[in-house]
Amino acid sequence: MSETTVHLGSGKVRELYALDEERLLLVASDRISTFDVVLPTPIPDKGRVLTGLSAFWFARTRDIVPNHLLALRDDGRSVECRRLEMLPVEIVVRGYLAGSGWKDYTATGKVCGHTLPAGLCEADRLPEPIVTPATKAETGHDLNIDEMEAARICGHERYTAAREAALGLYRFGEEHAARRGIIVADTKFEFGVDPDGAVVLGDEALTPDSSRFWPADGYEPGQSQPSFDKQFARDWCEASGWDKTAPGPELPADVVGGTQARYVEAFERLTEIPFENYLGEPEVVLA
Ligand code: Q0Z
Repeated sequence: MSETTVHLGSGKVRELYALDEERLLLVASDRISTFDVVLPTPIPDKGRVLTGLSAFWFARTRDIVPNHLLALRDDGRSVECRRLEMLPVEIVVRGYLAGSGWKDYTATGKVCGHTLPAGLCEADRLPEPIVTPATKAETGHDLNIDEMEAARICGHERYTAAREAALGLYRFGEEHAARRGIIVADTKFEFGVDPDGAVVLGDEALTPDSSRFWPADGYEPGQSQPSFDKQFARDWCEASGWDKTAPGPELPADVVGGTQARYVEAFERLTEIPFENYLGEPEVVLA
């Protein structure tokens, strides 16, 4: 990286740099978070899996919505992207009832202003995917808001364009993944606006960190579903007696290896590209 590459910020598991006035560099680390805490033990290749998967989706969804991807770097974990004016809300699409959606439904029968049928169980598939925006809280958890509020915050025209793009992206990704044995229960998108005023998909998309991936094999509504990628790490953390406050525990080698294998499995199932090929030439995901 050149001396003039400015570090703009750190996410829990990613770093953001400025390349110039128009371009940013997004770098995915091998850090893993569970129960909202970043663990001290990296998962080898996790950052490459996420970057490769996200680039795979970006290349295949350009006809749904334009995206910020300019180039995938040879390290497999970095993408150069167009600098956008980001919308101040995250757009979550939910096809299944999990997480805060399930919580809100049990309390009120509604999720972000969407009244859902009575009698749904945890992890049930919804009759139709719903869009549940959230404001990006600087610290702590995102705050769910209804679509009226999101439209006021973003501007009605921008919000409508982003929510239609998000639904199209979710439907595409969910169907593609389901055919390969992975349920995309929900997923979060971040959009921005380019200098022409067009709504553009930014950040990462349809990765296990921005989505809930469940194994289709063994799917059983009425209980919480195991995470496709993080379940080994979560189970080990639960059994360890850790109180879920920082710092998290070091993961033993077998849990690291099992978790790494699940990330690679998700990559290979979804892309149908051997992960080894990606390591040799990341651009294989763009073909
Ligand atoms: C993404 C984030 C990370 C910390 C800003 N294309 C874009 N244009 C303008 N801004 C962003 C993007 Cl992707 C942007 N984030 C999220 C990523 C570390 C925060 F790696 N923040």
